[in-house]
Amino acid sequence: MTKADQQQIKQQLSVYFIMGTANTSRHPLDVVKEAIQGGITMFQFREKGEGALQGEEKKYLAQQIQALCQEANVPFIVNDDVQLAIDLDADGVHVGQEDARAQDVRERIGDKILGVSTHNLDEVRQAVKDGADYVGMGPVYPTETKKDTRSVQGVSLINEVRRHGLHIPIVGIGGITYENAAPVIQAGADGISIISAISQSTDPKKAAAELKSLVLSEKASY
Ligand code: 3NM
Repeated sequence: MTKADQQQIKQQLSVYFIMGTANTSRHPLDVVKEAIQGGITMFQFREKGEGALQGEEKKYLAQQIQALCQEANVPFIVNDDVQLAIDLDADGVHVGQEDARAQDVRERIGDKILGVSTHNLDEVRQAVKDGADYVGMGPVYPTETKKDTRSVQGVSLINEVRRHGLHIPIVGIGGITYENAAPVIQAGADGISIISAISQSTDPKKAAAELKSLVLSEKASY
């Protein structure tokens, strides 16, 4: 990956909104539309948890959200489901440590964006070797949204990775809100991944816009 590409990914990670039908009581398309209006910089389709859509229904929703993202020039990333990402020609795939091996995913998706969830320095180094474009690190704070997370780690891994001189783009995840987002960027992350602080907000457009202005001003100050 060239340096210019890495800079672009770092910008796109700034406010990385993740959502599926389980994360809202509203129509998911309306929430995504408003989040895009608020200025999210990347979107991940994560159709997991209670009542998650399957098969054609899942694909249809993904296609509709992808169209919204394309119109707004927001990269559309698919969580875990590599085949769906390929079928839709999505912009990328995000995998966890329990999902498909990152190296195999890289081979299947060519130069699409590849994100990998990591929980320690070894996993970060392995993700870099496997060809990840960015790594997710979490949970930074306690979260109600995902039940099977690792233990809360604050910003320690983000700090550690930067201390070791690794430049891979990083996004923090887990329990991030407007009130606690700043330390994540100050520790060296390029952005924040958010589910509930946008999807459960009464005003997703405003929530996204406020998070974006906070992240961009933190990034500009160092
Ligand atoms: N992954 P919210 S935490 C999807 O730690 C996910 O890897 C996590 O949702 C991890 O912004 C998480 O509502 C949920 O806390 C994030």
